[in-house]
Amino acid sequence: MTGARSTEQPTDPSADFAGRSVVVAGLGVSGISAARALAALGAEITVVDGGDDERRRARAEELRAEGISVRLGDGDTLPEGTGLILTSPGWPPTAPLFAAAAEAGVEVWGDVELAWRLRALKHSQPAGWLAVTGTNGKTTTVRMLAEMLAAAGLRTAAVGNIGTPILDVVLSDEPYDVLAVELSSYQLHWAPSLRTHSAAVLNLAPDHLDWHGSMAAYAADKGRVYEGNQIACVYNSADPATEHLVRDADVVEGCRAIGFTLGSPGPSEFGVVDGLLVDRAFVPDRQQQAQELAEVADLAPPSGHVAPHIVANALAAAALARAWGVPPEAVRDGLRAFRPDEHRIAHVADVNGVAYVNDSKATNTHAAQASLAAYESVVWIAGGLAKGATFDQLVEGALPRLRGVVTLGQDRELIREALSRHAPDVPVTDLERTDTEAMSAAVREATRLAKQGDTVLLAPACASMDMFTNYGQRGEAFAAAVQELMESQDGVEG
Ligand code: UMA
Repeated sequence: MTGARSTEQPTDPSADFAGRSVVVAGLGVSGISAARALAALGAEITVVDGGDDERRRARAEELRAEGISVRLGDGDTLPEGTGLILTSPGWPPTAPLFAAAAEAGVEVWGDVELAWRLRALKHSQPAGWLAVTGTNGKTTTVRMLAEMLAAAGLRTAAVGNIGTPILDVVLSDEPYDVLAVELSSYQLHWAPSLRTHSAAVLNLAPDHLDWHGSMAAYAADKGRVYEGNQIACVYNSADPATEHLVRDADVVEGCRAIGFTLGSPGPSEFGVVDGLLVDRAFVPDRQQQAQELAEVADLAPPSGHVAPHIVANALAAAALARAWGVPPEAVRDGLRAFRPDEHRIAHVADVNGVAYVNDSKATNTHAAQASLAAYESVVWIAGGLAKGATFDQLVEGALPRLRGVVTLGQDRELIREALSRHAPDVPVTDLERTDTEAMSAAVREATRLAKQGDTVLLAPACASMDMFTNYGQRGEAFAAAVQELMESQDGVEG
């Protein structure tokens, strides 16, 4: 961790867009937001997207009505005269459009890069950015952080990868004091000049390797979140890879490395002592003092059990909130106000002595491993887009708990192969169908494999976009299928 001199940067002079020809890559959530923002600044926009279906055509019509050109079905060719590409996060660096851009000397920015450069455009006092990245737990942590900031009376919003494009908030008329920003490795890759107030990397495990090309490249993009940090680089004391990223970062002089641990904290750490979350970093004497923030029980969901990763997320959020100067009572009130995501290890119902749990948010093997470990006997519903992952370690670890498996989605074959190598005696039902009824069929098949006392667990270990719009829609399909099952049976227990 080396101290650099630069602090706040003014709005970039290159952010003068009047008359500039900008290609927006991707007609998704962030592309639409970027196209509208840039058009409002006077740029000549062409949105390009490799897809061409009814949904995209409807979106294209809307933008065309606003004077924005859209080209569907060709995301590879660089339009003549392009001065800048503004890419959506999902576009990999290997996309042919970027090769053409490099040849023509055209720069590529992501929507986060643009938002960072434009942050002072509407408001002379731009909002501070507290950033969260990591393989798992980002959304939970960002939502907890936003609750803490709001409990302190600050004007705030949870933005970024969580689903609200950051440009929409940065360019809105409403002034914000501070933003809780969820950043994916994709967004960080495309945001080279980002320099936040403080940032956290929660953990690091293989994910999105097809996009990044290697674990080292994935980690390097995650590590960008610490570059130029001003006040705190928050890392996970139990995950040395996160601390290494802090060490490698070039930060502002005086910026501190703050660890979080589920154990008793050392100086400059956040941790847990006798059921209390404590701060031993932002106190007058960190050698001698610790500040009580909240009780672990303040995090209790209705079911009463607080999973360790939730405590870790709360500590990381607390570290960022305290770095901003949030008082201890607001950390506690924020945690009390926080409600867990309905697609993250959510108990849907018990039907005939079998529990049905929705962990659609488990979009990679690291997250699925944590949820499989939480149940003794599981019928596991898995599959979707593997994103370059391998499943041997996951299947091997889960073997003692597996009653059966239902595989679905595009890359299910990879999971089936790992099962045949490491769990040849576990019954597996393979679902080929990908229609809207597929999740109902998966739940029916899982029910057939389950015995009383088992848990049917949707923890796909894969992304959802092969069959669903996002993991939320996949989780809703699961909950609806369980509801159908309840309606078709007697013996509902709750
Ligand atoms: N497309 C192409 N060519 C490509 C890649 C994509 O034409 O090579 C087109 C697709 O046809 C599609 C559009 O680009 O129409 C989609 O762009 P996108 O995948 O970047 O998605 P957006 O709708 O803009 O949503 C993005 C994030 N998606 C991804 O990073 C994949 C959303 O995160 C984020 O909420 C949103 O911006 C707002 O910031 C989702 C996600 O899955 C939740 N994130 C990954 C994760 O959490 O693991 C990183």
